[in-house]
Amino acid sequence: MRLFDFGRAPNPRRVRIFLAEKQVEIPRVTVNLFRREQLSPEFLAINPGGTVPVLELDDGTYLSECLAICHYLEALHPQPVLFGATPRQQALVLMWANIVDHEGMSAVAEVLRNLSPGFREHALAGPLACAQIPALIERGRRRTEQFFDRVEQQLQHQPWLAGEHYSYADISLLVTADFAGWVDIVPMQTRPALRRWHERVAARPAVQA
Ligand SMILES: N[C@@H](CCC(=O)N[C@@H](CS)C(=O)NCC(=O)O)C(=O)O
Repeated sequence: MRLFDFGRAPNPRRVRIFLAEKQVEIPRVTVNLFRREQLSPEFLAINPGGTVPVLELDDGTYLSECLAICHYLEALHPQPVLFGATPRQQALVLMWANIVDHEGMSAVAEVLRNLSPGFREHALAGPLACAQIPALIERGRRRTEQFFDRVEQQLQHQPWLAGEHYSYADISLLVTADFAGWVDIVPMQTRPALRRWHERVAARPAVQA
C-alpha cells in the first residue's frame, strides 16, 4: 500500500491522524499541490478527481475520499475502534462524518477558495478550471459559523462528536476546526464546549501526524 499525500493540506491530515491513532505506517508519495502535481496526467490517471489523499492498494486499486480510505483501514486494523462498535455507534460516526464534510469542510473551503489569490482560476478542487466568485466568501463564512454552532450544541451534551467514544468524526472535526484558522475563523474562541473538546483532542499525540 502507498498513500498519496501532501503535508500542508487538511484532507490528507485526516488520514495521517487516523493512521497514527492505529499506530500503522504506510509508505507515502508526496503530491505537491503548490506545484499543481495533482493535475498532471499521471496523477489524474490515479484519481480523476485530482485530489489527495489517495490510497493505493496492493492489487492496484486506488481509493480516494478520506472516509473510504479510513473505513478501509479500520477493517484492516480494527483496534482501536474509530468507526463505532455497534450498529448505532457506526451510524452516528458516519452521520457526523458526513455533516463535517458537507457543512464544515466544504464551507471553510468555500471561503478559502474564493478568497485566496492562489485559487484565482481554481476555485473548485479538481481539473475543471473555475473562476472565483467573491460573493461566496461571505456565504462560506456564514455557513462555517452555522456549522460550528451545530457542533457546539452537540458537544454540550456529548463528550465526543458522535457520542460516547472518540472516533473518525472527531478527527475530521479537528482538521476542519484547524483549517478554519486559514481564513481567520477560530471557532473555539466563542464556543466553550468546542474549546474543551479541542483541548482534549489536540493533546492526543496522533494529531501531530
Ligand atoms: N472529499 C475529498 C476531498 C479531498 C480534497 O479536496 N483534497 C484537497 C487537499 S486538502 C486537494 O487535493 N485539492 C486539490 C486541488 O485543490 O486541486 C476527501 O475526503 O478526500
